[in-house]
Amino acid sequence: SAIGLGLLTATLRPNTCSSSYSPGSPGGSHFEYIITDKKGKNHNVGLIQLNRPKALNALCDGLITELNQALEAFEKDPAVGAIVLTGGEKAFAAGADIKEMQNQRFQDCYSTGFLSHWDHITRVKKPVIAAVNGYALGGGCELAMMCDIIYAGEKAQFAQPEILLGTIPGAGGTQRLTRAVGKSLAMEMVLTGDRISAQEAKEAGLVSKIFPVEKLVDEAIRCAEKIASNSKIISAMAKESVNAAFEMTLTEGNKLEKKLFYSTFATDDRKEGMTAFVEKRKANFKDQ
Ligand code: CO8
Repeated sequence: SAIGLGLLTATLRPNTCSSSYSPGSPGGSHFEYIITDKKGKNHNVGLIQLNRPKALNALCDGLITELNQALEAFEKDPAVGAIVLTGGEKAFAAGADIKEMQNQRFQDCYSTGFLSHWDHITRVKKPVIAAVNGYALGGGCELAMMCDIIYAGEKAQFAQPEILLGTIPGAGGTQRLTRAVGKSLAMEMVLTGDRISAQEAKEAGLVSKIFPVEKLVDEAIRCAEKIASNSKIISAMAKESVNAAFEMTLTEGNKLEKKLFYSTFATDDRKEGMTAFVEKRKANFKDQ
């Protein structure tokens, strides 16, 4: 498979990361730090595997740049209705690349907007499922939290260990984590750097389901296939509306939800969905 081949070539590569890479396209494996594929019955699921195993998928500049390119390509691909983002069995991602950050100065960070391309994934309209096996640390945990759904393998571990490096989370770790698990656990994780297990993450509401390690990606693809079988335009509206819950007051959020709900009535897919129910048949959505 493309994934197997990619892992093989990755093990032959030195553990370095620079922004010079050869970009590829989803479906092929021409990327240097990720592998992309299309899965599902109608190839309606875009799969992105972070593939820098020697550095435990540390999120260097080149990797994030490739990730963003792959996301954009899947976003534009009319066959794809949902995206799965995963890593390896040992690590989803062990954080930002510490070696890349080591000698950065404030002036460099501030004037270049260091790592500002990280949040591209939050602007993708198609639903993104993070399938987390192994370490999701620092930026790795933050990247997972930027996705719409997190599924975890039984041995997954989540942490915000930046405090141990003399810094703090910079890609939503103090914000999204707090909204997901509440203040006490978020504070504990951010102030101690301690890791939580998949089970603890599930109890706290950070992940929605846990699976055996080897089944995780298939289960995430199954969920993505289910999502992809619905109308893409309506899914995008549903995603926008849920995400508004993190940004707005309840009154404003409900207003936006109502507007988006009304907007679904401007689509052919809303008509088709309700007509199919009444006619006791499966809906045939056209993404219109
Ligand atoms: N950056 C760079 N290299 C890494 C990283 C990393 N985050 N994590 C692991 N590696 C490398 C190691 O240096 C090592 O490379 P080498 O073989 O060349 O020495 C290789 O990966 C394997 O790692 P280990 O030998 O350490 O493997 P172990 O199994 O002994 O340990 C751990 C695994 C526990 C995961 C350990 O590697 C570790 O603690 N890693 C660092 C985790 C961490 O602190 N992450 C947070 C980073 S800071 C961050 O993410 C801030 C995000 C801010 C984003 C802001 C956006 C705007």
